[in-house]
Formats: sequence, C-alpha cells, structure tokens
Amino acid sequence: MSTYAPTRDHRFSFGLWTVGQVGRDPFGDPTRPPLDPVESVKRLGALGAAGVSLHDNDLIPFGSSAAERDRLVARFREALAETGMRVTMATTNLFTHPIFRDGAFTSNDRDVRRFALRKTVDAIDLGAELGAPIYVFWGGREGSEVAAAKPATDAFERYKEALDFLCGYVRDQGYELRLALEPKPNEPRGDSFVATVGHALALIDRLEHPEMVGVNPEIAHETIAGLSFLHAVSLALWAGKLFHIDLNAQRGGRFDQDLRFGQEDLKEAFLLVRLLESSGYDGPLHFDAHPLRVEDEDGIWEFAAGCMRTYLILAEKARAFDADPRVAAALEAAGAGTLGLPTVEGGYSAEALRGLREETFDVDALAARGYANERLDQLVVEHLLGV
Ligand SMILES: [Mn+2]
Repeated sequence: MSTYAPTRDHRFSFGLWTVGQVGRDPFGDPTRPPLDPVESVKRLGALGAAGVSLHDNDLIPFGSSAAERDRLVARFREALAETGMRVTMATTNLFTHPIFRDGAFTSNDRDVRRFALRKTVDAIDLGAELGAPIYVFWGGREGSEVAAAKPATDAFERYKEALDFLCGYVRDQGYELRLALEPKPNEPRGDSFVATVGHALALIDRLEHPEMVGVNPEIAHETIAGLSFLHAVSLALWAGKLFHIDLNAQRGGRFDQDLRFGQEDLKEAFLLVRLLESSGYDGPLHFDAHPLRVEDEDGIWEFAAGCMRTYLILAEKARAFDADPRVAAALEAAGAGTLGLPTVEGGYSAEALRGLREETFDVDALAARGYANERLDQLVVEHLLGV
C-alpha cells in the first residue's frame, strides 16, 4: 500500500507566491504574515517537493538596489543548495506595480512597454542564474475594459514583438531556457488578450522562433472560461507545446479561486492526472494555488502537502482504473481505442478516394449503434469513490 509520500522524483513544485500568499483579497487585508522565501524552500523541501518557482519580485522587491539584489539571491541560492531544491520555473511580475495599470507589453504607452521589456530581460537573467529551465509569461494586465481604447490587433502585434525580442535575447545569451505562455480569459482585466490555450497556440504560430515557446495551461483559468481543461491540455500535448502546467482547482462562474489541487471537480482532476501520467509529460508538476484565507500558518503546509498527496492518490487510482478488466471492456464498447486509427490510411490519393466511393456503408446499423458511455463513466465514478 502506498503511503502517498512525495519525493523529489515526483517533480512537484510550488510558486513562492502560493505558499507565500498572505490572504489578501480585493475586500480584505492580509490574514497571515509574509513568508521568507528561504523558509518556503526549506518547508517545501521537507514536505517532499522538488522545487519552487518565482516571479522576480517574489525574491527581490521592486526597486531594490543591485547590492540588495545580490544579497537576496545569494542567501536564496544557499537555501537551494542546502535543501537540494531546484528552481523549476521563473517569471516576471508585470502586473502589481501601478506602472502596469494599462498593460506591460501591450500598454498604450511606449515607454511602459520598453520598461516592461527591460524588467523582463533582467528577470530572465535572474531565472537563468537560478537554473530555471522554463520561463513563463502570464499577461495579467495585457487586456482591457474599454475595447475602443486599445485596438486588439495592435495589441497582438506588440505581444508578438515583445516575445520575439525576448526569444532573441535568450538565444543571444545562449540560455537553455524555454518560454511558456499562460492564458487566462479575464481578471484582473475585464478581457485578456491571450484568453485560452487556443489563443496562445495561435500567437505562438506567428512568432519568429515558435519552437522556443509553448504553453502553461492552468486548471482555474480554462475553467473560468467555461472550457474543458482536459481538452486544453490534450491540445497542447498534441501540438507538442505542453512545456509546463499549473495545477489548482476552481468552480465555474466565480472569481479566480486558486484552490488546493483536487479541492473541486475530482473527476476532472483524476482524468487530468491519468492523462499526464500516460502522456510522457516530464516537466514540473507545478501548483499555482493559494491556501484559503481562513488559514493560519499551519494551514499553509496542510495546503501544500494536500496538493501533492491528492495528486499521488489520483495517480494510483488512474493505474488501478487502467488495470481494471471491466474498464478495458467498457473502453472497447465505447470504441475509445479505435479513435486512434487513421480514417483514411495514407491520407488523400485518387486510389483512397476510389476506395471511399466504392465502400458500402450500412447507414441504419451505424446510426443505431450505442457507444456505451454510461457504463464507462459509472466506472470512473466508482473508482473515484473507492467502490
Ligand atoms: Mn498560474
């Protein structure tokens, strides 16, 4: 019997801003004191996480001097070395400071756009110095409330320009760094430009170096958009673009809740873990979630341990599901395996077309066929319930 104890091999990672979230919300002040990043590294390492991720300003407050920066980085690196923890991802805070109120790469003010690029270049240097293999872009302020004030086609062009510039910088420096776009449909802006995984993939296709850039889908973000997270992740995998993933939980029709992984929609979480475990995805299993505002400091570590434990429980359930002969029979009855077969072997040819035209279809029989989805879904539910 598994103990569900995470180890470094499980590749679990947490943002410094997740465990460090002080419980502030738009209506209320913090309910917890700030956490020292060094403390977060030590506590997460002791719980079995493999690493942490960070925004530049999670470690180095906005406006710090060069000497202060170096001091903070040095003691952080010491904590990493001491615990064997890694920095699994780095990103830039382009949303908290009021300078970014109208956006960063897509601000209407060209000077703000230039400042945002320079801040990101500095933050990429920090990420590279800390050994982060992935650099994430969440365009928190890249959007609008007044569409007339910000022509969106120009905004997409500026987004592309910024990403092309930054890819150029990474190449020029020889950094081993891949970039990943994190979509979100809204919040804090009324409407965000890179709203879904589909938007991100379309933008990546237009870049000068699309091979350097992938996506970082987040459960909460696609769920806010009312979309299937499983389909978003499947699309990213199919496109070879799942560079990173943000795990949490969310109920539909609400503000960005960033709940503990598995707190809501266990079935989707189960199917997601099953997909990730079978897909060959080998990036970090990264939690971008917050302890509930009602928690004290002990609750932070309950939250972190719970995210990892739930993932491991669901992974075991996924293995049991796939080993169950009743499931194999139900999958067969649903025809799940045959979707993997090409519809026309070898694609289009005159001969293939002739074969298609000469084939006899029993339309009535095909129309009458059932796909036995009820039995399969009931088995998903029973595995989840442990029956
Ligand atoms: Mn995220």
